[in-house]
Amino acid sequence: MRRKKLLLAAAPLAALLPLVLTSVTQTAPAEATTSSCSPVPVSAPPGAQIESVEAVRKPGGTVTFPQTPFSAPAPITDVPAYCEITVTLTHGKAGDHVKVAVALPQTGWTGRLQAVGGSAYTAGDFGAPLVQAVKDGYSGVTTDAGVPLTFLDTSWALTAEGELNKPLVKNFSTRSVHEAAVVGKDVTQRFYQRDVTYSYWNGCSTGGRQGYSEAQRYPGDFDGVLANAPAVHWAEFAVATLWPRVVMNQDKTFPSDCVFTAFRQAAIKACDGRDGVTNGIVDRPDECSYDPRSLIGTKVACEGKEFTVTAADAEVVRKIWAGPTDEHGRRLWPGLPKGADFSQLASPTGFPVAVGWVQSFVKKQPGFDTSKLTYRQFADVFRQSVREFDDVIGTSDPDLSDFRRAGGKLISFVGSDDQLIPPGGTLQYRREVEREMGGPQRVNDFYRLFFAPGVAHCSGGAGAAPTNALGALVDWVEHGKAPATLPAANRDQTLARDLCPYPQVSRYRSHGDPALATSYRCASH
Ligand SMILES: [Ca+2]
Repeated sequence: MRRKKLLLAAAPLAALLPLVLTSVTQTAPAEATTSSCSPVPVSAPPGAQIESVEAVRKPGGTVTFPQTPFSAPAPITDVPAYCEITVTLTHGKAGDHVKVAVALPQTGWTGRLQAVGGSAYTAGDFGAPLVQAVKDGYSGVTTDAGVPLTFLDTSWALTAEGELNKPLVKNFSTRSVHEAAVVGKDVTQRFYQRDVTYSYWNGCSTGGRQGYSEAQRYPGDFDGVLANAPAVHWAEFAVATLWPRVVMNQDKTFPSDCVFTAFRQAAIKACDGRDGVTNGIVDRPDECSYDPRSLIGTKVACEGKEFTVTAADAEVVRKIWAGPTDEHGRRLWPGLPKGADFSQLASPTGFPVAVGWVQSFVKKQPGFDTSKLTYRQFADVFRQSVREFDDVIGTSDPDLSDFRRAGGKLISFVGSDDQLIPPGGTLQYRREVEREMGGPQRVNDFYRLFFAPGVAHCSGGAGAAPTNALGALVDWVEHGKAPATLPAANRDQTLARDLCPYPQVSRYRSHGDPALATSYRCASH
């Protein structure tokens, strides 16, 4: 075991700086400054042991990031110098090595902590989100859960003997984000010699699921949880998103990308005006009754070829939009929303998150050929996934009463055109919480869900996505100011909208520029 010599962070609070965090409307706690960057003593969370603690001084300034499969983070400028303390944990016989990184600004710490989540099969993000947290005056925290930072690799889920690697699965599912919260607070306190004033979770996709996991299982970890496009009901979602390929393979019909796009555009065109404004966005795809059979016989020009839409194409699209069903035709899970891009879930090899889930976790055969799954076998896999993994990674417990009692606040937004995680899963979870906890008004006292028309997975698309949801969460937690709406904009700032808390929707006022937020109001339905 390697363990570096530990040194106490000797520098006391050196200066109080004026508030620079412009995204929060009211005064934050006084800021802290320290010039030291050395390993600190760390208390191991229960059941874990500390393997090492390392400290690296980071110069800040303009920070750039390598390309990832999911995003190309823009450089972040004017980052203060910071100290990154990396704690490696293990869990007895598990023999795992879990890294927790804590990034501590050497000037301008506001007393807040922000833990950032991961994507797909990566548990955390040691890049842009951590640096952004530092720039915004937080101590930033993230963890790798002891699994590779490779997004789609699931080989870690199985041992050399081909059995489920339960400690790693537990790390990835629930344990590591909790331990990162505990270690992050401990390291921050020791570094600045001052307690964390407020702690926040910030994640999308897998990071969204992790935020809900914290609210469900460790309600005292965070004062505020921002958990967007969350992969809740993971055991269902991670099989359901294989459905488009199962349909194509079983029906032996493989519409080209252009044909899929033609269906998507036809649905948007048919249902666009239903929300009161023709703007290329369908506010409620679930209420869009566009029938894909109406495109049969249409010619679609594409990359120098011409396709004629067939009845079989329309049937594939109908099944993808309707969502997976069991062998008796009963609906298993929501489908791809009308208006969302098909190309990920209907890709030639299938959605990789779903393929990896079925191969490594459910079937426990890395070479399992998902392209051969019959409808009946698909339903069996779906049921097995729920049976075996709902308690492990389902993140589907609707009882948030401990989180509410602890004073926690939870904000989520989901895009109506989410092309990776059908938003119906989050809406179902929200309805389950409402049933469990006294209806939408009582739930809105601590948990607000915002539906973003025209927005794709986590960001992008034709619609307006929240511009400062974290700032809204901070205002709610620290000043009791519940967000009546979330201001949102598209990427090029040509479209603005104030998103409304579910079950309200933003509704066009019938007059005014549809690109302006003031042209909409929140309506009950
Ligand atoms: Ca519209």
